[in-house]
Amino acid sequence: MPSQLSSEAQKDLHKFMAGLIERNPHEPEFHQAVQEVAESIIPFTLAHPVYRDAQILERMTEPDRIVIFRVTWEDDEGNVRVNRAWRVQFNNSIGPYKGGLRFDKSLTLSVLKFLGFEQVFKNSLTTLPMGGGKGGSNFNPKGKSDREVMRFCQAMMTEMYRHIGPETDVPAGDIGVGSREISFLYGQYKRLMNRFHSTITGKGLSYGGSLMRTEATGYGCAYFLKNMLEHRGDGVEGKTALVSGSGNVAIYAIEKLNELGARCVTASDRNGLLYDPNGIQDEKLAFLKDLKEVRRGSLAEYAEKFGCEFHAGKRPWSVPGQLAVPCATQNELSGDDARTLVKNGALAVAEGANMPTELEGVHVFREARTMFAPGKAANAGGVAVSGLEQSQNAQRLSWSREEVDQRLQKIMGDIHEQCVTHGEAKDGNVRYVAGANVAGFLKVADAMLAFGVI
Ligand code: NDP
Ligand code: 2IT
Repeated sequence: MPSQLSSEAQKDLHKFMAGLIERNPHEPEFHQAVQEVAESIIPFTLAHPVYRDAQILERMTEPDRIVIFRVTWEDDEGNVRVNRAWRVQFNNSIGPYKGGLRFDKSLTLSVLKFLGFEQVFKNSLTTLPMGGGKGGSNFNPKGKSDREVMRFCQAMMTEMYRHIGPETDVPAGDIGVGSREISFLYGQYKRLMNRFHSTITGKGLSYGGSLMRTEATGYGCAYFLKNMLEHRGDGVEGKTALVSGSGNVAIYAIEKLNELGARCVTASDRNGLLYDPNGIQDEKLAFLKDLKEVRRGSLAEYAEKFGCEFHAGKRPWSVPGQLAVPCATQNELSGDDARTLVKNGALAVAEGANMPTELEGVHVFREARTMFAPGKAANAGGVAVSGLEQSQNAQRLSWSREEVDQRLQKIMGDIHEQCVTHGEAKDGNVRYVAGANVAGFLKVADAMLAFGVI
């Protein structure tokens, strides 16, 4: 329990969380995401009772609806395979549901509810008209052939198409769902609907995708980190950065951080940690992209080729560095990892992934006054450019790379500004978690208030 809360806020928080846990048993990730938000929002609603009286937080923690369905498909040997899929339509108060699809063998409803809940706040912060949702399947794309992935995506869309649409719900990618999967999903949607709708984002450039959507989450995270440091009169240049993950978000975070003058010395995958003290850059970054985006291989291959260290089962957080950028998955940075980072002099943490830091770690960074940007602020660049993809589709035109980049930088700057407005303490310390939560909450809450009791 955070110690800086008043006793009234502590009591309310405890009661609220006890009710939420009782209503949503066995969903630890969802409890964690809600607790992190409630720690900021309950004190805020105590000071602004209009939101409390209208039970806005209670309503916002109950998804509008969840669709659960079976996906049956055939593998290359002709075996019948059965998976489960979900679409969590969390809140559409400020725009159609919007959020990614995740394919991961360990995916659960708890994970999707945490992701959908976070997405509501994140999408609100982007300043674009997007509600929040998330979906996916326990399908494991690892080791599957392209044709198996195609058959799975077609079977999944054959059910999902009736629940989505440009004015209803607009999915995109996430872990395990990249350009290959989006193309198969969109192809089947188009076939079933006989419509060329902007119902999925992250599309290929030849059929309605936006320039820079691929890079947007990682680039946006680097821009946010730059804003954080500049707000303190510092900069990214010359700093050592620890990045985790080696997928879409991590690769483009590394690329932009390199451009801004940082040295990224780590990456990770499910097998372990890559440590390259000279920095992952130039032909080494090109190799990493090919290894992970095209060949879907292991980082151990990079270590072997370039003669650096690979530590099986390890994460980057004990390597000394000033910037930490977790870009793999939830709960990959523990309380102890946070203490190690603080001890080693970390200045700033920007979450490229969704909820990579355990709640204890969030509290450690707050106590140590380490700048800490939660994913809903720092990784919003991806969904923001998804929103820009929808705008381009609606106008039937494509903006240049420079135009999208300018807009992305502006949006990340605006999100930073909102965090400062709602999170800056009297001593100038910016509490990004509280700032992002309150700013994200307000826009959605005001819309819900205006709609009356629904
Ligand atoms: P990818 O599938 O492209 O990459 C995921 C990376 O994380 C891979 O390197 C993968 O390892 C690693 N990883 C996944 N699960 C685990 C695990 N359980 N333990 C250790 N490593 C793991 O996904 P993205 O890069 O798209 O997503 C990464 C994070 O960013 C997620 O939290 C996602 O929700 C978030 N995010 C993504 C956005 C997007 O636009 N794609 C937007 C905003 C947030 P391996 O290579 O071995 O599979
Ligand atoms: O977590 C996220 O913001 C995403 N996976 C991107 C969602 C989107 O709709 O682009």
